[in-house]
This record gives sequence, structure tokens and C-alpha cells, in this order.
Amino acid sequence: MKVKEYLMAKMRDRTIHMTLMDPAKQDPARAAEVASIAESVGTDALMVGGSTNVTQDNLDATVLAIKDCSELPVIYFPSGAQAISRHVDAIYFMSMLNSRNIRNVIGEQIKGAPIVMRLGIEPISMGYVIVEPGMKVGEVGQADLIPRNRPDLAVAYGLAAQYLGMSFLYLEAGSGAPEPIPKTMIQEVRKYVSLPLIVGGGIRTPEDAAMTKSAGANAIVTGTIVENRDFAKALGDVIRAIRS
Ligand code: 1GP
Repeated sequence: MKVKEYLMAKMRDRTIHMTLMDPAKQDPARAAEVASIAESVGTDALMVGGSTNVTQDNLDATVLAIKDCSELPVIYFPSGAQAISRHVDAIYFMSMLNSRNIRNVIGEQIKGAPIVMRLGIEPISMGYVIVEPGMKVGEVGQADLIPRNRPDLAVAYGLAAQYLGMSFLYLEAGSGAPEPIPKTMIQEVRKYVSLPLIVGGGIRTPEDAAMTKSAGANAIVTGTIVENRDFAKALGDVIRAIRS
């Protein structure tokens, strides 16, 4: 089964959870360990990517190590075309819709598209929208951040992604954000946009996860949680809140 179909099938039944690992933040052996613990506590897919310091070498080594010890789909979450791994199961072929820099909207995609074709990686089209505070990804992506009190603007971006024919919409508060995307914003986007909705950034507790799910997210991404040495219980609690 293709990765997009796998995700869509799961999202038809319930909200899913994806674990994000940054190849620059641990060595491949640790990434493999993190992936297998995340799988054992019920994550549905693995995402690999980071805003800075992702190289072809650390990306390939991380993906290969993860693939060795997990059956879950591994999806590349790129910050540009400088590194693309042939070993992933799919790539989010994404556009940062609210970047002021055209490079993040379509430039890197033009560089990456022929590589994705040549390597035969499944592209999953995604509109990526950065909400305040945006953290590192907002800064390096030169995002015109969506203010937290402007759900209408998030809806407008979501509708634009839908009308442009994208498959998924990702609302991102930024890795390590002090708070997740506001509930009202998720609810408004859910009300008007029919694309599968991925939400991430700042989700660390079962309460954050439950709020994000009940507001209407189809998929919840967490990354920072697995940067702690002993994360199994914390991640398990978050995933249980998403599944219950
Ligand atoms: C970042 O949305 C993801 O791209 C995950 O964020 O690290 O805050 O969980 P956290």
C-alpha cells in the first residue's frame, strides 16, 4: 500500500499520531531506538526532518537505521532540496505557503522534483502553514507568521491549499513552541477546509493532544517529546489521549 493511502485509511477511522525525528539531533543508532519505542507505544508513522543541519549523510544514515528496526512508513519532512534520501517510503512534497521567500514556496520544489522522480519516491503534496510563534522553522523559512488570533487567515491558507489541489494541510506552531496551535484556529479550519489536517508544534501533554484532536486534527505530530532520554511513558500517554 502506498503511504498516502495508508495514512488516509487510518485517518478515516481515527486521529493518528506521527513521531518526528531530526537527523541532526541524535545518532542513527539512537534514532532507530527511538523509532522502535515509538512504534511499540502506538505511533502510526515516522517523519524524519529538521530545519537546520540536515545533510545527505545524516539523513541517509538515520533513515537506514530506522528502516532496519521498524515496519512503520518513514516519511521525509524536508527543509529543502539539499538532501533527499532514496531510502524513505515517501516525501512530503510541501510548500511553505506563508513564506516571504519564493524559494520555500516553489524554488526548492523545482530543484527537488526531478530528484524525487529519479529516485522513485512517493510524493505527498502538502500545504505547510506556520502559525505564531513559528520557532526555528518560522525564522529560517522567513514565514509571515499567522497571528494566533487570526483563525480566518489560517482558513484562507487552508482553502488555498485545497483549491490548489494539495493532499494535506499542515498547521505548524514550530518545534518546541510553548503552546500548541489554538483550539479555535483548528476548529475554524476544520469547519471550512476538507483536506486532512495535520497539526504540530508544542504538543507535549495528553491534554494538549486531546484538545488538538477534539478541535478536529486528523493527524498530530510530536517531535520534542522523543528528545528526552526516557520518553516512552510521556509519548505513550500522548498517544493514548489521541486514540481514546
Ligand atoms: C515540528 O510540529 C513538529 O515540525 C513537532 O513539534 O517538536 O514541538 O513536538 P514539537
